[in-house]
Amino acid sequence: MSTTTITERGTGERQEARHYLHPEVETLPREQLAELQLSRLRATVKNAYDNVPLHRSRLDAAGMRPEDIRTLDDVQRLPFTLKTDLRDHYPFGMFARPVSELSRLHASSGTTGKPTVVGYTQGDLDNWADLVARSLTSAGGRRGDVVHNAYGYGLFTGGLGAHYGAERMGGVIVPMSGGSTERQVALIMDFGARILCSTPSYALAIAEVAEQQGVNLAKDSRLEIGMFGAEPWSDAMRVEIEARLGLRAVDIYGLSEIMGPGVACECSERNGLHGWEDHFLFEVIDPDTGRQVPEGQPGELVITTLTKTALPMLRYRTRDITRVSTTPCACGRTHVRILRVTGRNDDMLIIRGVNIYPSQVESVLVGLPDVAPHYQLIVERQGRLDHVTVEAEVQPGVDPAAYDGIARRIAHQIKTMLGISTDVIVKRPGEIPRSQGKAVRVRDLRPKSV
Ligand code: DLL
Repeated sequence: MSTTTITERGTGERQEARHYLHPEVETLPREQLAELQLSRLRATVKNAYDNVPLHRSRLDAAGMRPEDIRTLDDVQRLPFTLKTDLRDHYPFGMFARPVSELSRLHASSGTTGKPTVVGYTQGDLDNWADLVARSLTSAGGRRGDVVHNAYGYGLFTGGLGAHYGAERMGGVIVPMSGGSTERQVALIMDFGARILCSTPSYALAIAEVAEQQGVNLAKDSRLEIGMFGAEPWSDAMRVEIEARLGLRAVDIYGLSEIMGPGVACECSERNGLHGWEDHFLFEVIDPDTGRQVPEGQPGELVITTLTKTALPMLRYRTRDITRVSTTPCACGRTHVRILRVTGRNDDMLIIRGVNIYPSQVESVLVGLPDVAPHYQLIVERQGRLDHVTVEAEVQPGVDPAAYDGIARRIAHQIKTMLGISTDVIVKRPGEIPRSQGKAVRVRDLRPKSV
């Protein structure tokens, strides 16, 4: 397939070309990738300017017209888009096409106020399925694989996103959704799933229920690959999940505002998630100044869509903290590597001046003897300072007389590794709530600022 064919894919209307399995686009030399990005960026800005009043007024205020995009660096002249923009223009105010021309809507659960709604044309859905198929393939998936999909179906993008991607790959999809964990275990065994798609926390819940039922998934199932994402998870958690499920755990990243799962995914090398640059333009910025940081430095991931028709996004501030690298990957793919997302800006806790993410506490807890990989952090205000209590759980069979000693050991380890003092409460097996989707890691009891 030639580069010309790739360029002609334009801004995402129904495409005949299927190149998720074509190495050309994934291994395109970076200069050619940049050319492709530039032509698509121009088309995206034009789509946004012509069809979305908010983008038009912001670009006008910045004195910018779509034709002012001459190089990829010009993206930095575009205004940012925030999650609140979607809320403020609820439900369809940011769409670049009338609802009657769309094929699907998804929405966030909207724990505070209005949910955010996202829309897709048939062409957008086709691109999405291609990218999830590409992600699965790069992680080792292949035609004929039984794909057990335990991401939640419904308004959440995880279930349907993985579903159509697995079908596009030529996989045999088992559309389980979350919940009925005993049944999940039975069907993973009976249908011979090779790939498990779920959040990492739910994968662990599945492993736990299997163990309680006396089923050894690591030894007796045909699972080989786990496609885990939708929430931050540590390398320690990866080791734990791999041991208990007997598979290779791969990190997949995405967000509804940009598409859903499949924006980026680890290949079998697992040294960063390839961000699919033929469809997205990635930047990392300093969240305080809004300026790009040098490659390799941590900062907030900002994404501009390059092929979305219904909901073009200009410089969307994800709040996710990460680093990127464009050095070549051993797999031969040229697309940027996004290092694992350690947490969201919003989830960062500042404990007596020390910044920490829940996933850092997770790395300390998981793997400690007698400690189970289930935890919650309770954040309270004590005087003018924030205080964290770690609720951790013991492994089954641990003598309650040992709980105090375990709590002291955890507190000491957190102090040594992360430099913060915490209270630790040790709970009995099963006392920390299990998730079926995204785990709740933080219970924030601080008074809400007005
Ligand atoms: O979680 C989409 C998804 C589904 C991704 C299934 C992967 C697998 P949202 O519900 O909009 O979409 O949540 C997006 O979840 O901004 C991150 O904060 C977090 N997130 C997603 N994937 C990862 C990951 C889906 N692999 C938000 N590592 C994002 C860390 C992740 N955080």
